[in-house]
Amino acid sequence: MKTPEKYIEIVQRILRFIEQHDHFLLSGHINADGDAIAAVIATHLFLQKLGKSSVMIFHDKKLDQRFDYLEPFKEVENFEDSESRNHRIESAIILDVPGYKRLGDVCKLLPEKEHIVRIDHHPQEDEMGNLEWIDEIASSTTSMVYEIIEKSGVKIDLELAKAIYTGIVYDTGRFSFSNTNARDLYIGSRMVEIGVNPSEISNIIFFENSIDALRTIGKGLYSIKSYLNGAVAVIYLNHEDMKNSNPHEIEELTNYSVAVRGGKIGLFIREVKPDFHKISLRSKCHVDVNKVAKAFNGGGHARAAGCRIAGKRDEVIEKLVKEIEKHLNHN
Ligand SMILES: [Mn+2]
Repeated sequence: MKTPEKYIEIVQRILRFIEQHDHFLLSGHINADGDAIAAVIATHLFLQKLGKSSVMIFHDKKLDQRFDYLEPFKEVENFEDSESRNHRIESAIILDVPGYKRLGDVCKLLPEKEHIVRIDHHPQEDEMGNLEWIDEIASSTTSMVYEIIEKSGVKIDLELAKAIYTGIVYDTGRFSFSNTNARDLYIGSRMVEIGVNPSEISNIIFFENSIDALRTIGKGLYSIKSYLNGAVAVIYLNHEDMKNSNPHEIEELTNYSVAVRGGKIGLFIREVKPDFHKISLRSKCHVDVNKVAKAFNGGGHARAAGCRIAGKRDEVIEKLVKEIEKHLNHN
């Protein structure tokens, strides 16, 4: 399967940019997920193969440790530690980040716009570099990074294949979300040919939870309630429920919120601090949950987004349901 025609020009421009620089800052969005981490690591490994060097820096103090099976994970720095190291940054490749707000403190390290490339698949917020490849149709930023690597002719070894597979399997929900396309399955298959073990990676990312986390998932499932005649389902965990579990281990509840028969939109609401809620939104209808999240200063994609809202449980749910109702009635 050849590189899709529409990608060739931009991919070549990015390869030329890489050729013209030697040292890169690589970063992804705040609260880095499997795609942001994998896209950064895959790019880092790729640059190494080209004889270039790069430093990987994220805003987050602590990254999601599930991804530590990717070899270069231990080299990833957080912004605070990186400050004391005084990195000399001449150029940057920013991955899976739609705008400055989502890059956090790493913004302070950015070079001039002409030395920034950005690769992303979110609806855009800011123009951050002179060279930007934005493809909202792409399932993941990591799949876009794959296209660049593929075009460069660099040989993909097992370490690199693991990173590429990870980003795609994460952002497509194990090749099942509505963003999954033929290209993803093709790339996944190639990575398996190179030696990636799909069940091993899925087990690490999705099926290794503590007993406490699984019990919390049970609590969350038991809390499910529906609104607007079943169109919206809400899963709710209070601050007390959240205390015992690693937040990454209960993420799956977001997918359950939209798994109700006849349901259109799912919300997973957790009280991360007293009277302060983090909300994940999923849609399987025409409603663009990125727009719903935007109403509360959040964002994401049309089918998956997030936001944070202060307030008591009932007010938060009411505000969200009201906002969704507007979008539901608006075809
Ligand atoms: Mn992504």
